[in-house]
Order: sequence, then structure tokens, then C-alpha cells
Amino acid sequence: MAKQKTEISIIIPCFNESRTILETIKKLNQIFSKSQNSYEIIVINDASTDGTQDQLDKLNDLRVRIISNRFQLGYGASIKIGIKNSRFEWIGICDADGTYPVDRFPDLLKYANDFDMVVGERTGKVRSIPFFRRPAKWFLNRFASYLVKRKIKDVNSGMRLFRKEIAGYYWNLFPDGFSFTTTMTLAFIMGNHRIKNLSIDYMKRKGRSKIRPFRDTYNFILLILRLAMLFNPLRVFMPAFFIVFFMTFISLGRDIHNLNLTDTTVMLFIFSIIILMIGLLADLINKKSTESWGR
Ligand SMILES: Nc1nc2c(ncn2[C@@H]2O[C@H](COP(=O)(O)OP(=O)(O)OP(=O)(O)O)[C@@H](O)[C@H]2O)c(=O)[nH]1
Ligand SMILES: [Mg+2]
Repeated sequence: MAKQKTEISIIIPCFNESRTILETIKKLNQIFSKSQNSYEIIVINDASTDGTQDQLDKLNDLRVRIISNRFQLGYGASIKIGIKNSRFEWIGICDADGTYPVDRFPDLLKYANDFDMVVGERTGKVRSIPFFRRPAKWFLNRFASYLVKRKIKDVNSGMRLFRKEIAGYYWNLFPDGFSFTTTMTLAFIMGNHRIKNLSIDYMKRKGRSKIRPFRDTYNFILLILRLAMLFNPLRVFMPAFFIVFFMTFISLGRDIHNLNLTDTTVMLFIFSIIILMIGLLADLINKKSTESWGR
């Protein structure tokens, strides 16, 4: 691995993190000012209402740029604004809540020359993922791995580096909400870009979580459906087709035994064909609209 100088724009999406935002910026400055890399820090304050802006106004630092959204646009939308306003070839992202070990950025950067994305996988000492969110997290990682046929341990880590140019290929896929990181991971895998994963710890957050169980459960289900349609529809539609077709077969067997063709059998058959047709159509649209994959 050659030693290199990597110029990097660090983007911090931030909503109501008045307790931790300045500390996060200070730590990043300490770490990056020691290294040889040119860098800038871009904070996107997403219309916070807890005095985050007052904290940011105290800063007088040329290395830090602050962009204040007039309305709350979301986590992904804020990162996209950050990327558009960035100067450097490499983008780093991390949260503002003090959960990610930002002192590991130099370790991630060591791989920048040889990879297109370097992800901090939360597989070290993980102290802060609440118990009731773990099943969803587990399922998301498994489902994402299934879609792209590759084992992914932490599909939505919020601490990572990536090449801006490659993110640009997939710009229109990126959502405005929290699923930004999940979508980015899958897009880079589908596009056969080089990804390095490094194990990192994950600390307990200070301040209040922005996760809202009900709205986010809805978003989670939507995300699962969208990921399937976006990245590999046949991985979901074909098994569904086979299951319903198998049920048709069982039902038909029973009908033959009773010498009576039931509505259930006919309905199941039609249903299976519809699933197959939609699956094939989704696959076709997918192949057409993602021609840039595999560059
Ligand atoms: N721009 C923007 N950033 C947000 C929004 N909601 C949360 N964030 C930021 O995104 C990062 C991650 O949000 P968190 O609430 O910490 O979500 P999480 O890390 O998945 O979960 P916990 O840390 O356990 O609460 C933090 O830096 C937040 O300030 C939002 O609506 N807009
Ligand atoms: Mg957090």
C-alpha cells in the first residue's frame, strides 16, 4: 500500500445535535490537522431547533464550512448538498452525535489509493444499538446481502469514505432519508467498485435519537421493497413465483383427487403468472435504467 496524500471533504449531516456538534468538529480538526491530507469539514445543519446553529455560529474556522438548510430536508438530502458543495475528490461522512470513532479516519484513509469506498463496519465494541432495533438491523443486513449475493456486515454505517466521482454515477438513486447509506453500499457493490471494510467501535450517543419507531418502521418496509426493485427484483419475485406456483400445484392435485376444479386453484395460477410477469418487467426496467453499472 503506497503512502499517499488524499484530499478529502468531511461531511457532517446534523439535526439537533447542539450537545455534540462542536466536539465532533474539534476532534476531526485535531485528527486531520496532524495528517498530511488537505481537508475541509462541511456541516449541514438541517434546520435544527435546539440551538445547534448558535453553537455553530461560535466557530470561526476557515477549515469548516457551515451550510444551514432553511427547511428540514433529511439525512440523505443533506449529505447530497454537502457533496455538491465539496471541493475535494474524496468524501468522508460521519454523524454529529459522537457515536462514531472519528479518530479512525486516518486508518480508513490508508486504503483510499486502492479502493473506491472504505467503510467503518460497526463490528468492534458496539455499545449503542438499542435492543429493539437490533432485529431490523439484522434483517436489513441479511436481506441486502441476499440481494447482491455478497456478505455485508454493516450495510448502513454512517462512517465511510468514497470517491465523489463514483457516487455521481448513482446520484439519482440516492434517497433523501436515512436509507442513503444503505443505497450507496448496494450501488457500489452492484457496480463492482472496490470496497474495503474496516472494523470500528460504536459509542453511546449523547442527546436524543432521531429515530422514530412508527414512522421509521414504515420507512423500513418501504426501503426493503425499494431495494429489491432497485437492485435485484428477480431475487424476490422468482422465489415468490415458485411458492405460489407450488401452492397451485398442491391445490390442483387436491382438485384432481376430488374431480372438481376449484376457484382457489385458478386464482393461485393467475396470481403466480402475474408475479412472474411483474418480476420480469421489473428486471427489464432495472437492466435498462442501470446500464452504467459495472463500469
Ligand atoms: N440532515 C439531517 N441529519 C439528520 C436528520 N436526522 C438525523 N440526522 C443526523 O444524522 C446522524 C444520524 O442520526 P441519529 O439520530 O444519530 O441516527 P442513528 O445513528 O441511526 O441512531 P442513534 O444514534 O441510535 O439515535 C446524526 O448526525 C444526526 O444529527 C435529519 O433529518 N436531517
Ligand atoms: Mg447516531
